[in-house]
Amino acid sequence: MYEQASHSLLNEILVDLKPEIGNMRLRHFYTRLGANFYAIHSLFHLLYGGRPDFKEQMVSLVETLALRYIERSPPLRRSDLARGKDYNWFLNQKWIGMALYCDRFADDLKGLRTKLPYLQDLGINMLHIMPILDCPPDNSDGGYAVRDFKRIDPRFGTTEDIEALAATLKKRDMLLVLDVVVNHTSNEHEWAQRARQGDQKFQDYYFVFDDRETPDIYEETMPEIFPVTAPGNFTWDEEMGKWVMTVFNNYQWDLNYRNPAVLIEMIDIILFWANQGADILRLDAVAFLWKKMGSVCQNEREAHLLLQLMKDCCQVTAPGVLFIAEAIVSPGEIAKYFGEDAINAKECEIAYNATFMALLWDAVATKNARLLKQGIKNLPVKLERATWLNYVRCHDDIGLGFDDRDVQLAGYDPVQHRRFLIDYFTGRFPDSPARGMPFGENPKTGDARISGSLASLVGLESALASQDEEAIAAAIKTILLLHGMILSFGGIPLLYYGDAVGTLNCLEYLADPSKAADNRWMNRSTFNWSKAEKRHQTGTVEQRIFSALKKMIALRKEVTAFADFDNRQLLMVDNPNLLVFSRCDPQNARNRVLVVGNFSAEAQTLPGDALRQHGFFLQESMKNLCSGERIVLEGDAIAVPALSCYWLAD
Ligand code: OTU
Repeated sequence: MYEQASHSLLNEILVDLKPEIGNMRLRHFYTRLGANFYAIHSLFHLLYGGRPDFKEQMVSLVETLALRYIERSPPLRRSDLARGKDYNWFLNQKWIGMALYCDRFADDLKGLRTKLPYLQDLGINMLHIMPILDCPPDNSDGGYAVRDFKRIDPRFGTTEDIEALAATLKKRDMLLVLDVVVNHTSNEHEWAQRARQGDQKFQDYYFVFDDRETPDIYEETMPEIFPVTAPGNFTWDEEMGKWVMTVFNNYQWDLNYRNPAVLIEMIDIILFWANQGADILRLDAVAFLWKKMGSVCQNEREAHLLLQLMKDCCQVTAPGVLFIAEAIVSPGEIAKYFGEDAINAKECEIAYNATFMALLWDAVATKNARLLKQGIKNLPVKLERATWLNYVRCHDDIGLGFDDRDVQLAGYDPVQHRRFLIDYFTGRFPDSPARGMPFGENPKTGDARISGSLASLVGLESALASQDEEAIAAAIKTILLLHGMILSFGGIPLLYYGDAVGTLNCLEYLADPSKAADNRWMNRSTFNWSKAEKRHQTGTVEQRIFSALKKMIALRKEVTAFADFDNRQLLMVDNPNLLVFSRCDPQNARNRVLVVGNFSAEAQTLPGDALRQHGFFLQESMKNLCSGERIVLEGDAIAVPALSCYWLAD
């Protein structure tokens, strides 16, 4: 949009640019800056317009964008242009992600290069390397307490190694995803150190208070994120003699985005990693970016404005780079991180589908799809050119973040039902095969979350211990069923590194005092390569999981109806044990797939009647893409075996 105030300011800024910027030929940069400047200026003005140094800050932002553009390598610039033409590239069904720890999966970044064949064997082509930046070793929060945003932890390698890895991945047609921890820094970050030494400039980067008065007001409305290991939201810093806001661990200082310098620093960091070759950046804890007294300090409007600014700025310098929103918040709030009222994503193109993840776990525990269906029905509509990251497990705990109204509509009492789920997954519930642990149990609110590996949570650990073949088979089926769901739902599936070979809980973390209190580490084990080798040995647990997953992944890539063009229809069939939805290729409506998941431990029937009502005319038989076999109708119904997933095509 052309708007006079913005564009006369833009002209002034351009005339005054430093010669090293002004003299460069930056045609594409200027086109994009012109296109986005109205938005950038308006948003920046909304947040910081009242400051006397507003114009200086604006100039500093534009210079940051220009300098990072100048530095952007020719291949990356070419990739930006190519993605601009093929702008729906990330909605394609060919992408399959995996999140892993560089050091736990391979020793370091160089080692990781040698492990790419394993990933490609499975069909992975999007690699999320968990945070690799310099952190204090004993206070790292698994890489989310960053001491230096531009320095890779030397144990993992160097920036040259990551550039080399990015180049290798590109050759293999694989995407690289890296984290940017936008909400906080380690208390050992240089900014925090300078703040501690009394430097006002850097105290203004954080929320720093002389006494408890303001912190106490904040505490009235702020929930606790880690109530067991880091209760409260403020920490007394002895050296500084002040209180500082620490929403997560007490060594993670929250950045104060009321200060534009903080935003500009963070945009610079985002662009720095874009320039190292990251295709996608995972923005950590985005819901927390703006703090407001009297509020829960999550999902504030300004947090969205900040993300819009980050996106608008990234589009100017590195438009091919996408953002993932890590906002593990209520179903109604998550979709807002794509941006509202738009076609293209205005904030993040991709968001963790934490709702679907939690709903899938509900179906595992209840062995039915009642809440799962209800929750999917009410899943907020997302933007057209945005997509979900669908996952079963990740490095964190599982939060039971579904909507209480949906829980009620599914026929449960929300408090009791959540209690049941915690009991089920922690093995306290009679006969539960799950072997998880409660995480962040808060006696004040009764809340709790769940830690544990996929395999242990679905009962593989207990089944192996009792050598119960039937239970082992059920656990394997559940693992495949859950993956069958995330592979077909619509969005990018994100696998977690041990899950394809059935990795169990790992209790090594208990021996490390810096980790022992945080049981999320039970699902962050060192990848066992000899266990992974067993995937080649017929009949092993590893082979049964790996080979079936590999097959499903390969299939997904072929099924154009699985691309994400808002082409999913939920079929509300009567049978409460079944989740049924159709996916349809928007280019060719006849090309469609019916996805059926049976969460019950018994075989179920899907009546043809229910499907005809939804316009599905059952043939005498349908092809189950997962197995290649034809499923013949029995009477007028499809029989769906216990704990299994069908992808049915005509
Ligand atoms: C994220 O987590 C990371 O994934 C965690 O590993 C970090 O500890 C945390 O940020 C702090 O950097 O902020 O928006 O239930 O789901 O902490 C969600 C806890 C987050 C996580 C939550 C999450």
